[in-house]
Amino acid sequence: MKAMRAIRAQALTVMRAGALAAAALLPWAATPATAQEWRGWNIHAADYPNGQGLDRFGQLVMQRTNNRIRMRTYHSAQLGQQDEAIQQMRLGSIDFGNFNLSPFNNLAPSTNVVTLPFLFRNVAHLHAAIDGATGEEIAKDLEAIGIIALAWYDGGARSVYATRPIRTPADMRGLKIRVQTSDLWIDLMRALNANPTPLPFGEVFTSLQSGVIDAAENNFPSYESTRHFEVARFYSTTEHSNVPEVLAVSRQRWQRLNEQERTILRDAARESAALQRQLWAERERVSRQRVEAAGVTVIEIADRTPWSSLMEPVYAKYAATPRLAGMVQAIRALP
Ligand code: GTR
Repeated sequence: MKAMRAIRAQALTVMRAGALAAAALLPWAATPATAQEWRGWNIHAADYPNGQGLDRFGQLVMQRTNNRIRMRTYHSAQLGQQDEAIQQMRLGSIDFGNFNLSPFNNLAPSTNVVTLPFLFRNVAHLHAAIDGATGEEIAKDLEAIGIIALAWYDGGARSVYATRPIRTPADMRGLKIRVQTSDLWIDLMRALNANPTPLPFGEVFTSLQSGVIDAAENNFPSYESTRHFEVARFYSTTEHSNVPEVLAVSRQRWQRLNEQERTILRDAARESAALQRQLWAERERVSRQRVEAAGVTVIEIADRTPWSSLMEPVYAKYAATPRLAGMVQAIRALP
């Protein structure tokens, strides 16, 4: 009898060990009954630094919650364009995602500050601001509209690209240029006497091709990955904005998490941002190489003073309140 029990116990142990091993190999095999399914939004392809960052975030959360929270990122704007995705995050029908901060400009005032032209001296300066007090202010404004900011991704330096060479601000006159949905962006382009048109990211290629627009502006990785470089052959390194991006969760979901889960998500988000930033720096270099190899003319803007000196009205309008003006001042004062 005793021997039988011992054999049965042994068999159970072996079976349990087998099940555990299988669970380690197949995370879904260990899905607890109360598992939550989270849907994530990404505008870019899965292999883009942001896509890889989001996937890392999802994997870490799944592992550390023992599959209680299962995350799946829908890449390449499968869940819609950015403005719609933001609305869905607010309503809770998308659970997490990575967003540029400019599409929040009309909704969350402090996001305007980090969109402002020629504000950051370099990437280290941007990180000092966004990982510190500036990021905290922005997180407050985002929370008020239903978005919980967990970490900040790099968005790179945005520059103008066009179907004709742009060398000076005078070349911008009358240029039909695509901008993100943001009043700041419209005024920024108007300050350069250009003709801004807000359009979703996904419509830029065909709009350039058909002549609806002559130009757009973005970092090298976006210019390259979307193949906009095939239809707008001149990239001018104006580097007029370094607006960063957020890795965020819908407040609807966040409110239902306990403290331990929140810590897991925050840590995973920070780790995913570290990965994205590392991949980003490399991708900026590679994307530039790729477009140059494809015959794009990169026009180096050596002196940006003629550009930045026209930006006074944008600062006057979008850093007008004491709070926002104070944020600009604090950023400028950072070492
Ligand atoms: C990219 C950014 C996207 C989107 C896009 C755009 O650099 O990563 O989230 O904002 O620019 O211009 O619409």
